[in-house]
Amino acid sequence: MSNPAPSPGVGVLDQGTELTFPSGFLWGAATAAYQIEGAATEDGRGPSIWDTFSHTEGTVVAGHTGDVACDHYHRLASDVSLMADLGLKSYRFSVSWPRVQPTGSGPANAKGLDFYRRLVDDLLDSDIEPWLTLYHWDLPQRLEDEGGWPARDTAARFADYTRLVVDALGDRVRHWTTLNEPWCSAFLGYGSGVHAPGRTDSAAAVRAGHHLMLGHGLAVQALRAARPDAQVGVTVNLYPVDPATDSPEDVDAARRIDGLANRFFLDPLLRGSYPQDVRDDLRRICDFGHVRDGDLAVIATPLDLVGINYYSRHVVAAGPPEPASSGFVSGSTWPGSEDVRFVSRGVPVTDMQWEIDAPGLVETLRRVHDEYTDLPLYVTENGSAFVDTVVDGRVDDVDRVAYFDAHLRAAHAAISAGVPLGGYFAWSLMDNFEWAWGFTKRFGMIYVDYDDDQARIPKSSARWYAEVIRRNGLAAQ
Ligand code: IFM
Repeated sequence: MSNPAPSPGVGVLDQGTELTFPSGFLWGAATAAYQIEGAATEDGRGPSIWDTFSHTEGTVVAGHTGDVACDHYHRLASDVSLMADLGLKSYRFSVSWPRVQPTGSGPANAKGLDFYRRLVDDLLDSDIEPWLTLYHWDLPQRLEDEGGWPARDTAARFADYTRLVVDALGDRVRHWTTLNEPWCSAFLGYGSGVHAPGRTDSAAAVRAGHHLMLGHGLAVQALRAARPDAQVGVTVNLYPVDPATDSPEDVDAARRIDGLANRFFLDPLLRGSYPQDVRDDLRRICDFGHVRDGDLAVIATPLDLVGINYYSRHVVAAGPPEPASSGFVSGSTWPGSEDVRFVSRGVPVTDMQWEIDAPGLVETLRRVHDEYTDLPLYVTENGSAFVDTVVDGRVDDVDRVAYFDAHLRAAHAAISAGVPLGGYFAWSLMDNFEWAWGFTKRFGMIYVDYDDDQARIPKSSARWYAEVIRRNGLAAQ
């Protein structure tokens, strides 16, 4: 299948006194299974690498785990009602692989699929388009025991799992993304070890990245075979990468980090090849012998859309890195490019200490459109953690509103510049388990009171976003 032209409406703006988005623009919010569902051992769910990892001492702040998380598994109906109150047009969620296939192979767990059937039905009943992500980091533990993503067979297992999900939900779910942020799965999971499964082996990280993309390609083919009408894509997390100065050393440091963060994934997925300079940078770590004939053609199986998660920009310089900001990092996040320093520019940051850089979203979207593809793009995540406080039953998260506002203006600017942007998903619908940071970082538009029966309190940002959706845009500044 060749890349289709952008859907009607995508990229066509109604210019007026308001910043109006194209008609049909998909306004959404996103979550992920392990971050919100809880019910970790219920109804036949098997353990994932995140269950094992979070139950290992010293991996997650304060020993938090996703055992209960936001208890979404038991609050599905009321959570969908909250989405309807917001006026969401779409909800991006992920399916927990070990809930559907407890050991990562074999038949489906019917009760696990039933949960997602109920979710999808409730969404459709509320006129909310389900947007399904197949893999948001919760690999069944058994597959990790058998080698995990560095092992080639995991890609084939992922395609089998995809078949189970599409057979159950393909009649009702139109939009599918295969992987969420394969960079994190590969380089945080197997390189730095800050994410599950916590391995610190640079060569394994490179192999994991390849097999994740191979699994993606096989999953796209499985989806196409089952549902030729499905809209299929992948979600990558991208960053503009700037050199701190124009010295040749800093410029080269930026090239290398851009290579690992962005081009290691974009080039195989959208061009069917690895960038030669990235292969050269990685040569002393890995000879790419794991890449077999035909793999890259599978990886580059044509898509219908590309999902982009955007949070911040990297500014880098040559030289020894600062000590890691998280005490948990022991391996390398940037295999072969460890001699790079991440420079802070002194601009405002979120509670993750990520610099706030809305123009970077325009740059990122334009780059993907200009250099890689005419496909419709979707911002599948964008958002910010801030310290939220409940005062008189309300959470007035003005910083988060400002963050969303600036990034939506950037999204609008990208559309004006010709980017076929089809939608925007705020991260996140609700506060949740922020991986190695546990519940200490809050990204939600809905506050979750973990200590008071999981009470949900829509923050000011939720009301603000509902108004953006209602008017399909923002007031001009
Ligand atoms: O919470 C994560 C999400 O799971 C993946 N993208 C980034 C978010 C914020 O760190």
